[in-house]
Amino acid sequence: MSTLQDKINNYRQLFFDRAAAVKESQQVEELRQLFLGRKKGYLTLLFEEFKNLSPEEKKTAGRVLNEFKTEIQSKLSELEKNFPVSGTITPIEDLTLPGRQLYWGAPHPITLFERKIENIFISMGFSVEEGPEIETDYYNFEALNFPPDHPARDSWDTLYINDKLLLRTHTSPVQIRVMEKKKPPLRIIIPGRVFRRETPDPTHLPMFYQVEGLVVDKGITFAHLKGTLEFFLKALFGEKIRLRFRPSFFPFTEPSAEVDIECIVCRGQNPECRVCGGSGWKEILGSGMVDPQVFKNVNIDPEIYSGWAFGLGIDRTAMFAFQIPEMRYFYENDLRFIRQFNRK
Ligand code: FA5
Repeated sequence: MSTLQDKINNYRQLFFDRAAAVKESQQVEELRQLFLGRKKGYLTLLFEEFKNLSPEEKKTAGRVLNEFKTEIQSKLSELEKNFPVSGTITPIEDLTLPGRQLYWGAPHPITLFERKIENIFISMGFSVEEGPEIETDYYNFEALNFPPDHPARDSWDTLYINDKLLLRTHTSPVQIRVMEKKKPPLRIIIPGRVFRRETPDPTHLPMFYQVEGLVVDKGITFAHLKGTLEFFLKALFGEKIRLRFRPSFFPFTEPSAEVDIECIVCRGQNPECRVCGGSGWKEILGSGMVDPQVFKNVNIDPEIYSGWAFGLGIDRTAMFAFQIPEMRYFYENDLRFIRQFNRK
């Protein structure tokens, strides 16, 4: 060890003498090669010697060698700053080559569409809320009036993390989280990712986006729900869009309705359409008047307040808006597809 220490002392002396004599960038590079050169650099050789030391000796020697290396490196970078390489053109800069094409990032079509939806609701005075993607059974189901083991839970094929935690199957749990914290009047939308154990097909994905809407105030009726959703969907698809409200069931709304829009892919003309199954209609959202039990779960008095809510599938609606016959295209990451949505 003492010989190694002696060698380091000698090399340190040599290094700093040579460093003090540097006058141009070329000499900095020579000094670097002399000490840090891959095969014969002095420091490289010292590290070779280090390998033969006993484990006991290695402890101190390792520290000393690394300190010396840091000293060398910091002095060399100081010298590089003082003696910069002059601005000559290096061979890799071939000025005859064509320019490199740069690719700019751009928002994903689903993000663009989500923003469009948000802007329509913001223009109507709604604000935007968010909630967690990993949820408890309480928020995803129980507080929304799904008793344990109730068959209504079967419509949501749920991915459980453990007995208590799950990946949220819809954005509705955020209704509860918001109503626990804020009191009416409420006018909010909640966009976000949701998860279900589903086999992908043209209109179903295991991970997709929803946007929830919730309005709570005194004197809110089903007419407000219908009027707002019609206004929204016409702003999104244009005045001529045909839609229909169809009675439905959700444990957290009463009465409930689903909204279908006409199948933009076949317009009811193809009995074998893979999107609408030939019916000419496709469901895009569920909605209804907030069930009084849900209000009781968050300590809002249903005798004073009423409200409506909806949950819309963003991907499925985007598919119609962009006239794409297949929702899976959104997630295949094929740039030829994705880029089409960002043309100015
Ligand atoms: C719900 O998720 C309810 N939470 C909606 C709701 C909210 C009702 C508030 C009442 C009040 P549903 O499972 O029907 O409902 O899903 C809502 C929408 O999400 C569907 O209309 C559809 O557009 C979309 N969706 C459902 N499953 C999928 C899927 N696997 N892939 C893509 N989109 C889907």
